[in-house]
Amino acid sequence: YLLKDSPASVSYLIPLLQRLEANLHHKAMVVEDSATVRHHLVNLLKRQNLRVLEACHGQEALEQLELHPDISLVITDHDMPEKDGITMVRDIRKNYNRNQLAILGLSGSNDDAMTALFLKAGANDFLKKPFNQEEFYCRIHHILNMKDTADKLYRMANQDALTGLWNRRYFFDQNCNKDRCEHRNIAMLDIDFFKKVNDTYGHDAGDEVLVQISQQLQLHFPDAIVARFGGEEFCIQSCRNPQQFLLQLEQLRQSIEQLVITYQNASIRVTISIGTAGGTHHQLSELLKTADGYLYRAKHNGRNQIQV
Ligand code: GH3
Ligand code: MG
Ligand code: MG
Ligand code: MG
Ligand code: MG
Repeated sequence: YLLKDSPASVSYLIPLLQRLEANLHHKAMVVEDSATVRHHLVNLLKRQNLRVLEACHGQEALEQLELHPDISLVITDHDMPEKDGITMVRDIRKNYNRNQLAILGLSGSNDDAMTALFLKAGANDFLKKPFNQEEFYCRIHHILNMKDTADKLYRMANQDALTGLWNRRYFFDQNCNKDRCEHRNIAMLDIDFFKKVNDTYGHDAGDEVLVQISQQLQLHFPDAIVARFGGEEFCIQSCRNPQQFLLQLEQLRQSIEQLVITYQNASIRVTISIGTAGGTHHQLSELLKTADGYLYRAKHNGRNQIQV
């Protein structure tokens, strides 16, 4: 595929090779009721370095997706028992955005509305069966490139570049999902005397402290939204019950107190101050304000502590 029809120029091959390399990290799923066609599609995709799962109809595909939420490409037929392709695409798009998953619709139907129906349901592209193999590969490459670009943009917009934590924008966006949890806990955290770390060991050492503190946050709160709000200030949003949440925070505080961060020849130790708030029907801004008040109190009460 790479060499056939390609101009002699090597630069033409580079994006194709990059695509094949990137495909190693992608998992695809073929949804097709005809076993013959399904096996053919699976073989085509495997030749593109993709790992491939299979489903015989839309319902089975949705179940596979629950088990493998990291599937990033779905190739689907339309006419299938249990659930047709277009309905399935609509269902998939309720939970998976275009930065997470790309979809190619396929159909042998003579209905000329098929393309538009697939695209409106949320497919990235459509191809009529029987298809030309080169065209199939071109379309797969194209929609995967688009998916990867969308994913990169999403991360750039929502993640903190230094620590990899979520940023403030993401933190507030998640608040739109108000029904995500009954009782919401908020914690505001701030590193104590962080300016002194920079002044003593340099800015790069300070950055390393931020990275390692962030790792501790992710380790202790795997099911919460952990964000870097500003310089050395972090915020956690959790749906755990308040007692569990407090216990997690206390364990975090102790881990950080005991953590020795080595940077070049320096051994650096820091502590954090924490303020919390929680409630059932409270606005996020209200909770943040309360938590911030308690953080202020923790600072003034001697730092390295949680105020509730
Ligand atoms: P307190 O215990 O009252 O919080 O004191 P503090 O020194 O931690 O607080 P202050 O707000 O005075 O200082 C925060 C410092 O964080 C100042 C700023 O230079 C530093 N900072 C902010 N962002 C970064 C960053 O990305 N990297 C590094 N290395 N330092 C940062
Ligand atoms: Mg079919
Ligand atoms: Mg966002
Ligand atoms: Mg500070
Ligand atoms: Mg601060």
